[in-house]
Amino acid sequence: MIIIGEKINGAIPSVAKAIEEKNADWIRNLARIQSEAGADFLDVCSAVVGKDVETLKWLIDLVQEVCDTPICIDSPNPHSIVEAIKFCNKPGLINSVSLEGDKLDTVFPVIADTEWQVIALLSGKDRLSEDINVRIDALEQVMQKAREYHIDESRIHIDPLVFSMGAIPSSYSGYATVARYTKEHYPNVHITSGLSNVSYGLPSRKTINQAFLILAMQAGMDCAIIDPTSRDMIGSIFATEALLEIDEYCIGYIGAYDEGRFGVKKA
Ligand code: THG
Repeated sequence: MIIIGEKINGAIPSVAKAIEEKNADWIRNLARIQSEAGADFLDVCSAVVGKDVETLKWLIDLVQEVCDTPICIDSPNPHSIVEAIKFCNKPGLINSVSLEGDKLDTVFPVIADTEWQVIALLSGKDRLSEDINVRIDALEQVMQKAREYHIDESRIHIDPLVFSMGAIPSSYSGYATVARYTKEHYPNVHITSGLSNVSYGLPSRKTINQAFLILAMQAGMDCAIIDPTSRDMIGSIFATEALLEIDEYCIGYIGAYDEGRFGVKKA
């Protein structure tokens, strides 16, 4: 499983406060704890309208002061993303593109001849739709564009979209159908999701997010935007990989346990 650390996100109130107060130590600490927890990428989202690029630069510089973990640039603005690529010491991941506006044609040419990877959300041209056919149609259009720009399947992450199950009872089954279709037709594409939308408006959200994570892994999710310092979540990931025979003979599970990444904390 590829793990994207979610904690440096200006949509989280404590992070918004740190950005506002220019609390560099707060941000550096979030980078350090997530990188030490084994994150493969660190999501960096400013959520500051108007000062997106400037804030992304400040955040990315701080992350790169304390760790080598590649950056996942998270912005709804494709022009901010293209600017922020220049601040990164090494290729990372872009979060995200979609059929909306000029996102694909802004970002794909810039990353075409690089090692950058990219997450594509399966939204329609002007809105999110839970309709499976709309999502599969979006997938085909994204993959067509990827071929045009010679971006290899293995650099593409597909986010099948996770809807609140309080509002949309078929949230998981729709997700699973789209994820399975994607893996069947494009086996080298990654399936990448945030989990938290599924539990929106419901109590004990972590309980639902963890159940979703396990089911989504069976449907093909191989990359998750999570809190990597959550030991329960990490334990679920390694246990599920062993059960699904992604981790045969539990080599990864035992190794991660021995490293102290989950289970009872050793004294
Ligand atoms: N898909 C893609 N990108 C995404 C999302 C997605 N980016 C944003 C979001 N969804 C994923 N990121 C977060 C970041 C923080 C939280 C949830 C999703 C969050 N954090 C709490 C906190 O830090 O206070 C609680 C963390 C916890 O205890 O688990 O809620 O879907 N492509």
